[in-house]
Amino acid sequence: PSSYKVVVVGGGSAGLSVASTLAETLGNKSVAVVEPSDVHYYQPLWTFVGSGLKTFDESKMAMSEVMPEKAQWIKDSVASFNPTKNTVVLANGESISYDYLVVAAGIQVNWGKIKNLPETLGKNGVTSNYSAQSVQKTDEFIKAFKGGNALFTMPSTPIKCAGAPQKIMYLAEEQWRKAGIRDQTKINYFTGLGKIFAIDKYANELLKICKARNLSINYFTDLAEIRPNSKEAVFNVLAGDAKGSTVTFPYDFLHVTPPMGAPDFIKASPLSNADGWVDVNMETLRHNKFDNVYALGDCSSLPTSKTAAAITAQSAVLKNNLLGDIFGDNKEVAKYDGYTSCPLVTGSDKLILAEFSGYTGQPQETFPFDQSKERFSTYLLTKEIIPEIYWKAMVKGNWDGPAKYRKLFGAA
Ligand code: FAD
Ligand code: UQ1
Repeated sequence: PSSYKVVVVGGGSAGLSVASTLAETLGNKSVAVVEPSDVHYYQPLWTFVGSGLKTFDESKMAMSEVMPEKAQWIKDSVASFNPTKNTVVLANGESISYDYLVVAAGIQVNWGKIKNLPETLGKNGVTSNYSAQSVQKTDEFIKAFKGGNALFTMPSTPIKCAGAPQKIMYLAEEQWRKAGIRDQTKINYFTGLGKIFAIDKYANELLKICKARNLSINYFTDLAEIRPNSKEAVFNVLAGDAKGSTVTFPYDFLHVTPPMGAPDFIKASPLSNADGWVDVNMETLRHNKFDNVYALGDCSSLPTSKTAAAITAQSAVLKNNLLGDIFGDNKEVAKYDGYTSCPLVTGSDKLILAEFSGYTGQPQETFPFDQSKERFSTYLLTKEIIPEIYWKAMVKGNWDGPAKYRKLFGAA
């Protein structure tokens, strides 16, 4: 059986940002990346792709091009973990052993949990930015829309990028306004949660925007079923007097954010906590039971909101602590503070740049101005500069996030 110093599970945003540095530091073929996909996606661009502001091609790269040169790419998926034996088993049945394991397999999108979603997605006005297969349909359906009922949904489960379900609503509303069909259009946002955004500083501004732009918000309503023949969406009511009942809404356009959760193969493994996530210490990113195992990104138990931006800070902490283990050089233990960010695009020239700690609930803004106000500068940063940083630095292991700029600018 093959054996590696470090095995990294997943070649997404988290896996590559860690594997690149480790492969560079530990040398040729010491690090293996297990990743089944031929393509690596920069998913944050999908909000822009779904509204026609970027092309789909700009969001993708051949996996062979982003895979670190000195890492061994194992093109298969992990089927199960044996952390007591320091091995993982691949889908093809082969076992691989490691000294250290990094789990970065992302979140699982549970399309099948919405009745009729798998078969209706991409057809007759039903779409989602959460899949490479349907994100371009969002742009197509927004542009083909002739007025009527437009619905945007957000589930009650944890998801990646909690702002994305509403960003696409703002971008669609702007297009319909410019097309002159806004007064024939009713826009409804349905969220399974009781707030539009977790952090009040940003939620308050978003609520003002929804009010000014006549976007109706429905709380504690969780999409359960799509009826394609009658073009209706059925929601479970999760709270209030009508709790336990359902409400049905007609749609002409429906953007779905499906429920998500821990990947099944992690849930079924000894690595998971009660909710199925890889059970790691929230500061050190080390596994709570198996000392030679780490995790980061969307599949981890880290109690902050799941974004690529959060991974910039997590990967720096993880690499510091794992390399400290390997070289035993008493390097100071690094601690993750819960940093995350959500660039809330509110139009084709403006954005609210939420940056905060999911651990304290306090804003952690980079720039010396109030980032809760819509701005063109942060829009340009997100649309043009951060993607460059991603491809040129983050996937190569050279971007630790904006923390040092925050200190430089002297912001809180
Ligand atoms: P991923 O990048 O999803 O990578 C997981 C990898 O693991 C994949 O390559 C997959 O093939 C692989 N894998 C899965 N199962 C296995 C297995 N069994 N064995 C081996 N490999 C496996 N974040 C932001 O910071 N800002 C944004 O503006 C933003 N907007 C977003 C908008 C949308 C529409 C979406 C969908 C996401 C957005 N995100 C945003 C979130 C961001 O894309 C994710 O948080 C980030 O990609 C998570 O990285 P990850 O490595 O944990 O998971
Ligand atoms: C970021 O570093 C990052 O990763 C490359 C993102 O992912 C898409 C982000 O969305 C954001 C906001 C950041 C933070 C970077 C700056 C300069 C504020």
